[in-house]
Amino acid sequence: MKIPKSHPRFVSLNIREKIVEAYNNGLVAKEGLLAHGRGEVFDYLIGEKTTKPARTAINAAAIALLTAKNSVISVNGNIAALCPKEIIQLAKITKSKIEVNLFYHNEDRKKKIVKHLKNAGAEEVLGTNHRSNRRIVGIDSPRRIVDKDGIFAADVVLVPLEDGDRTQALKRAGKTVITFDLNPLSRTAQTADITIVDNVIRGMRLLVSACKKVKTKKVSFNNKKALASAILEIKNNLKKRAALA
Ligand code: PTJ
Repeated sequence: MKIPKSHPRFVSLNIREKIVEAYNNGLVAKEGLLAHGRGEVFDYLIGEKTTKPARTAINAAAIALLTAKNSVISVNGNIAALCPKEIIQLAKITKSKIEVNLFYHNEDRKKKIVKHLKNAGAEEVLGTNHRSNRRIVGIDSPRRIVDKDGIFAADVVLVPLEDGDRTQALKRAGKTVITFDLNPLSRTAQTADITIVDNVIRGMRLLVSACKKVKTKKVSFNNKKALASAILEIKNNLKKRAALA
């Protein structure tokens, strides 16, 4: 559906259309539509804008990616649908590898995502070469299978819209985990080293520009404090709304 520009919820409805279109094109899992709906709720609660704590986390993430020895951007259906260009720009600036890794395993969808990323300008996309398969211990979902030259060997992994089990397993494997998650209470948000509580639509763009601007190589970032600030933002936003009601 073409959303009229005058609609008060134009931006949000347009993003929804993008996800639906990508579902129709076989990129996004059916469950990805539900995950997006959950994200919409939290985006509404943070005011559909990038908060100050999210900007701090974005800056920390930029430094972690730029100083990594071997960083990887893990791609699932939703992020591929929403941010193909930003994934490629980020990979180029930070010299990160791109690996497709799905929760709802489906070889056909994986191939479509790889093609989609290549059409958007990606040179190499890992995740489809079975001879390179390695297993991350402690995960039962298909996400345990990773590429030996990608996530398996990485020191820093960006895992947008992730599930909690894999975040925990990646941490146990000694990796620095960066995530985007609009829900500051999720297990992923609580377990990652750097959680960016922002919509990937806004946050990925800002992460790319932060990587271009970063001057320092050192960062002092406390994820627990950042999450507490994100939750406070929601509380204050709700208070403001309640005062207007
Ligand atoms: O493509 P696949 O098979 O790998 O599946 C991907 C999904 C996202 C379906 C899968 O990983 C999943 O089920 O994720 P969850 O457990 O529902 O977690 C998704 C998290 O991302 C939730 O906490 C949402 O609030 C959050 N989220 C959803 N949309 C966005 C988001 N965070 C940032 N930006 C969004 N646009």
